[in-house]
Amino acid sequence: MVRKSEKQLSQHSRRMKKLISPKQVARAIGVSESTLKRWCDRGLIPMIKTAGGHRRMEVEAVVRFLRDSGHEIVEPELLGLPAAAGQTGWTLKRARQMLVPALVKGDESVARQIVFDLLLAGHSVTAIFDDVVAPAFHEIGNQWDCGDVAVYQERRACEICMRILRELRATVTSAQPTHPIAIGATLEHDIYTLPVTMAEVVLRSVGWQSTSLGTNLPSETLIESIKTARARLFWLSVSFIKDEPSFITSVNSIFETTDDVGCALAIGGQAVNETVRRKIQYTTFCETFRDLEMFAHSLNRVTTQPTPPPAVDS
Ligand code: B12
Repeated sequence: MVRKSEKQLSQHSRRMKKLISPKQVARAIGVSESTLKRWCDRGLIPMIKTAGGHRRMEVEAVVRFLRDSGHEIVEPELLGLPAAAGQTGWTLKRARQMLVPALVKGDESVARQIVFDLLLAGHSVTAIFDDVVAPAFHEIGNQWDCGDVAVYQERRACEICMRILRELRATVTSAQPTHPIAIGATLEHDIYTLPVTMAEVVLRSVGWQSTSLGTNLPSETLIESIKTARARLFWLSVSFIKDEPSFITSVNSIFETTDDVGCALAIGGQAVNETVRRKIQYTTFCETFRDLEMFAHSLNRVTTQPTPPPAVDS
């Protein structure tokens, strides 16, 4: 069993992690409390003790356990998950096909269920975003372009998705205070909230302390944030470019700052075409969130590798 100290515990409550009792967890996954206790003793699900001496578990740790073990979930509501979560074996393709009508019709509970089922079935948030949610929004964009989807339906779909992203953010976070920091944003005139938030969730899921600063931010304030955040990675999400020359100037001044402070600049987004790419400086360009995840891993590997011993003169 992993017990946490008082200090760690207060750090936890500060981060407002959702804690539940072993009894609730046992009911949610349909096992006896003694079975659950055995799993905890074997370290399969970490347990913590509150200041008052009560045993509690983090919802995200339970979800991780369910994902890794493939264990069934009987009463998902007890973990704060959608009512039917974990009970449908979606494939990524079928999920994508079902997500589009759910989002267009504003059927939030179905949309949530699809996403959380995929997560519980062991798909990473990165795969869910790249292979299901982003293509679903591309389809919604095409339908909007053809006049088949009204503007209000598209906006509502974004709102639903943002609420799901916030839930995922709380569920998948595996970062600790010692883990590397990443910050990200979109530049002025770019008001696309989904991709910038997805990048934040992806990085959190692989152990980064990532924070999205939001959308529509002038480069000067982003530069200020990079100078103070001590971040190892800055991600710039680019879905809309209003004025190309000023966009290029902004990105290049951001790169100068990241380069100065030893922070990597990762750029991604559908508005960055080949011509723009040739005119801007960055550390890496990501076509997908998988690219971002891989880049984040490579950064971590570089900095956690032991320093090689000094060369010995022969
Ligand atoms: C939702 C939406 C909006 C919403 C956004 C609301 C919000 N809260 O975010 C609003 C209403 C604001 C909007 C406005 C407009 N939109 Co719009 N919009 C969309 C839509 C349907 C979805 C965008 C989205 O979030 N997709 C989901 C993301 C995750 O997908 P993605 O960007 O492709 O991301 C993938 C990769 O690019 C990469 N990636 C993306 N970002 C990042 C970031 C990082 C760091 C990394 C690593 C990777 C990465 O990974 C992702 C997954 O593989 C798209 C359709 C589409 N094709 O996407 C149209 C679309 C982008 N919009 C379009 C248009 C025309 C507009 C407007 C100009 C309409 C108008 N006349 O006002 C305005 C521009 C507003 C502005 N100033 O920015 C067109 C753009 C056409 C073009 N190429 O020029 C599209 C393609 C629709 C269409 N089919 O015509 N839009």
